[in-house]
Amino acid sequence: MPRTRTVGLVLLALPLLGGALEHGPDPKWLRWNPATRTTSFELIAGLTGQVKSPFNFNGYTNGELTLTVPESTTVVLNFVNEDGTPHSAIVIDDKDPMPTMAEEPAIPRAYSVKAIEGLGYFAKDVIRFKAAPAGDYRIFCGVPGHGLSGMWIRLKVAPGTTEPSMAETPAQSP
Ligand SMILES: [Cu+2]
Repeated sequence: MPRTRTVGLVLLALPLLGGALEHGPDPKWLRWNPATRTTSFELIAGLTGQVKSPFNFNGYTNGELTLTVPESTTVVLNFVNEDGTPHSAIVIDDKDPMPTMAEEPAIPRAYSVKAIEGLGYFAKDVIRFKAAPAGDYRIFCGVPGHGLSGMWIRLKVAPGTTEPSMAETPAQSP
């Protein structure tokens, strides 16, 4: 059935063109503990596989993924670098122009160790901070040039929400 086979190939190619992971964000990345009001998120730098660039977080670049957490709760980012190039993570304000490299975090303690030089292959760090104040932020790789080349996703600290969520960021209208 050559016709069916052609359709299958086209469908496989679409996620790469559309800028999103084929199956969307993995639900296993996000956990919520209502007793301690703590969000745990597996923050994977340089996810390999069907991605556009190794300079990604969880396969996403340029703000394509949005992590939303309730205001004044605890956030734990379990950072791991799965890429051969050193990477890091730091929470910065959601505004342009972005810095070239890690500077002061927008939220106290919301950054990994080695924020500028980056953590090596399969190195891990646990980033723990309080989600405040409410607002729009970016989780940005602080290694010089990486953020500007697209290595950032969105973090929203939302008042009035009771649980965290993650979703692909809706496409901006042109
Ligand atoms: Cu990086």
